[in-house]
Amino acid sequence: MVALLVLPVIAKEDAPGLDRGPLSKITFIHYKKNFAKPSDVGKPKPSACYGFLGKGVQWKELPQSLFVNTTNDDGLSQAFITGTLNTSEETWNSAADIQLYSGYTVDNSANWDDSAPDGRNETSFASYPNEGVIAVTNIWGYFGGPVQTREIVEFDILFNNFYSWGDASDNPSLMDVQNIATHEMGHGWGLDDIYNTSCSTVTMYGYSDYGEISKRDLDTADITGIQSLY
Ligand SMILES: [Ca+2]
Ligand SMILES: [Ca+2]
Ligand SMILES: [Zn+2]
Repeated sequence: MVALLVLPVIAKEDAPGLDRGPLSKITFIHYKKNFAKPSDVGKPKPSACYGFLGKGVQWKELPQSLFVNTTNDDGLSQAFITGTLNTSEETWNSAADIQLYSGYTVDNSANWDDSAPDGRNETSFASYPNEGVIAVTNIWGYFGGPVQTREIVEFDILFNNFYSWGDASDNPSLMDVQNIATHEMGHGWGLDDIYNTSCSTVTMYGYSDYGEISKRDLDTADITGIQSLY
């Protein structure tokens, strides 16, 4: 599910004479299967198994890095979390034609910015007040002005502490970190959720469940999507 918030922030103009509009936020909420139905926000259903945040909505400053808060209440080691998140980022990085991702820094002050961006792409585990929500990603940027002024400038990912996280290939009763992280990072690079059930095997499919690992690697549609952007 996607929600758009427009903040009253003064626009910075990169393209002289073109008003890129205000800094805005898009929120992607990743639901557990059977928990909530996505609301159609007036967009036509894509026939392909990939989609974008909007025309021209992509990163212009690359590569990007990640700040990782490894604090968690599932006993997961720092090495497991950073190794897993790094693998998820490299999955997209290796599919794109240009370098998207430059590496991570462990910083246990990294958090999920919801009211204003702080210039860092961050991941953290935190409680989210809806148990049907597995993860939430905020994408910050300029989305509404002329296409050449549009740009993603930051993404923050929250993994909901309500779930027991880990490696679901070892234990299918867990929510798989790599599976969900790869999906959320796809939003970070500019890809939309896909809700067409005939596309349920793609990484950007909008629902997940315990034990799922099918989003860890990219399907052909996901690769087509990321290569269309980069
Ligand atoms: Ca922050
Ligand atoms: Ca941030
Ligand atoms: Zn999603």
